[in-house]
Amino acid sequence: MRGALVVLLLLSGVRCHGSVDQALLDEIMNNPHWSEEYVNTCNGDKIGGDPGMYCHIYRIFLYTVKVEVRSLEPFLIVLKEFIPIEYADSFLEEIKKEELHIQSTVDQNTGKNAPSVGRNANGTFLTHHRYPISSKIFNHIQQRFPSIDFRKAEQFQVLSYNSGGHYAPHNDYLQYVSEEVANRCPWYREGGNRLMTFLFVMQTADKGGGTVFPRIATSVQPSKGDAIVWLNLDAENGKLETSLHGACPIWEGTKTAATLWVRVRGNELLLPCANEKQFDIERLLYPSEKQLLLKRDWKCDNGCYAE
Ligand SMILES: O=C(O)CCC(=O)C(=O)O
Repeated sequence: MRGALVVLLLLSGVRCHGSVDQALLDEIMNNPHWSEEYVNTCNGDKIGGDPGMYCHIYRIFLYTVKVEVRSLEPFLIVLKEFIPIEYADSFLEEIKKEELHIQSTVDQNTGKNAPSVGRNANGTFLTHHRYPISSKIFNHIQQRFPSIDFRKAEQFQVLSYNSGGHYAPHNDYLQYVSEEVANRCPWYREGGNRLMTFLFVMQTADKGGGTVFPRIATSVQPSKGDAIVWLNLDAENGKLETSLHGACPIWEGTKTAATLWVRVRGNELLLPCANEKQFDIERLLYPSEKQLLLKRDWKCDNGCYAE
């Protein structure tokens, strides 16, 4: 079965992106955090979810935002061309000054930090205003989402993946044994759980490196400057397990992304009412209908803004 999958991947790889390095593929296939299903879903840009993808453009103040809605349950959108290319380039230039560390995890047996098996990436955290460009990007985001309170947002997490890099599917919400235990931690008490993830793609890999959402058979193959945004909590502030996601293996080149986690405190009004099951996109994107100068909706199969 595994052999068949490898052949299939190689064949489709040849068709879509050229061949995939066999050693890297073997490494991923032997990684206990990955599965055939996950790797398969990674292969190409996949549209799953309900009701399927549709797109629109909205204008807020003088800014235009292109939105691909990938799924409403869980809420998942792609903001096309969100970060200007020159911003992404200066960001990449600035982070050369940072030491990006190999991401580690706490070994359950020894209690010591050990290289993570579920993630092969280098990374660091960056305060929003660490550099003029990170500040500019942070303001850029806030201006386009005035309905979101970013005051409790975490620092940018910068992740850089080289060939063989990946981040196996996981959830971003914080897990504690109970809300009571969680609230003993000041960091949690002040911000609450991670409501939303904004993932800004500053550099794309030459081959591989999308973001996969296996529970909804979706994978996003972003372009430089795109942002992927999803919700990690449900209507009752509970953990949204369908938000499971991961960084697909990088077969060639380097991918660099910056993550921004928006915490729930201050954003409770964005959550759907308990009797509504879906997140209300209007509440997020159109704080006032008057600000909506242009809205176009259409169903699409192959990417909405492709040339
Ligand atoms: O780089 C990606 O595509 C995913 C990153 C991610 O999963 C995370 O930062 O939680």
